[in-house]
Amino acid sequence: MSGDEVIFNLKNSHLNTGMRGVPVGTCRTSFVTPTEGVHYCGYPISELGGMEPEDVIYLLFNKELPSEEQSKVFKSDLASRTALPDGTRAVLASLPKDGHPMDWLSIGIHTLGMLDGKDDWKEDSLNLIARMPRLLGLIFRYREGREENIPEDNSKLSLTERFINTLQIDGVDHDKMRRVLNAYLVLHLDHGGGNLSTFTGKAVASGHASFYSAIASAMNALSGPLHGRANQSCLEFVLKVGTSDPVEVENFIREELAAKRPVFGFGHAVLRAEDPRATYQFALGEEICPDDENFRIIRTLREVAPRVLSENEKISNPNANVDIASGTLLHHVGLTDPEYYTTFFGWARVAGIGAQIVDERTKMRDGKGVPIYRPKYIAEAQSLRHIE
Ligand code: CMX
Repeated sequence: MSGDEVIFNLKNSHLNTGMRGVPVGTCRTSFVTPTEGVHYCGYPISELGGMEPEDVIYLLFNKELPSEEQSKVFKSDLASRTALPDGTRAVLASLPKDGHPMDWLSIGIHTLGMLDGKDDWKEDSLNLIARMPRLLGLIFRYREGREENIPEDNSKLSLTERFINTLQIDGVDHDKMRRVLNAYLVLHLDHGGGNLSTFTGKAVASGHASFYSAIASAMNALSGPLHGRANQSCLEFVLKVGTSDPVEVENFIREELAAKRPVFGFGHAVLRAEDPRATYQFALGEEICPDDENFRIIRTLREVAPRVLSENEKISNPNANVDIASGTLLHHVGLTDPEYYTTFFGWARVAGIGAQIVDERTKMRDGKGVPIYRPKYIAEAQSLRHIE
């Protein structure tokens, strides 16, 4: 390395960190604090967990919770937007069945944009929110080869009921499934502005790509194992633990740590207490599935893991995060294939990222919108090599 290169590296050693902690914009929908976790428009998530997703989506778009009347009007507005454009199913029928569900979701969203984009940020965002349950239900069915006899969509149902109606799994408790999905959606709607998928969606929208292109890009960002796919990994981890005996669980955790593998469902980049989204889901689990074997395992993990992880001073937060319980609850209500779990995360984030895109494109800078994203990269010696 030349002397110039050494100086260059020293001067810029704070770069190439994934923009960690660099302020780049403002967010009108949500923020995260170390003790209370995510807040939507000022409300801590612990106060919103039991609400209907439609009302919390209204909050993200309008910055206030709806009155009873406003809630009714918003739900009937969504109901008027539910019809998927003709041609959607033909595209789904052509996709490879072994493709990852997140790739299906991204293509599905692009398809809706190509077939019925309105070139209007707000209209497109509300249309997509209204169409997500049917799209996602169809993705499950087409991917699983269950393309025949799909029940008609029923716009009178709630968002989660429309998904359940399309999915049509027999032998499961639909009311429990609705409760778990409602909680899942509300808890995962939004998480500040700088997480990878939200940032990606807003960056793509800043070049005035369509709303659908921006959201499909956000879904691609979410699909990575370091981002949205953690909830899939977390259930896989719980299944691997395989016992709820505290001594065996402790031994298992110690073995994972010794092998330098993460203890999934614990730790957080910002939170320094148990994530209230985990607390909420534990309470829901105690109500609907206290004897489920996987729930017993995560209950023991919650008791044992923070103590063991605390022994390592480097770990800033040994407590449970949002992913500890979501997979277990989804599994309990009949959604047993963890490969699909990130699509539920994506479903929720369509609304949260959508609200942030609408803000950035139509409210920021007195309605002019945030300019096209263009952070600065510093040229390294290699890129200057042929310049005299
Ligand atoms: N298991 C094992 N090691 C852990 C750990 C855990 N649960 N939590 C933190 N650590 C380690 C980190 O890997 C890091 O090690 P290095 O210094 O060797 O790189 C060290 O402890 C310090 O980490 P930190 O500052 O406490 O946390 P980070 O911001 O670096 O990482 C997170 C946060 C979530 C990636 C990490 O806690 C982790 O890997 N958890 C397990 C995976 C998981 O549950 N992911 C879902 C996250 C859900 C969410 O973000 O909401």
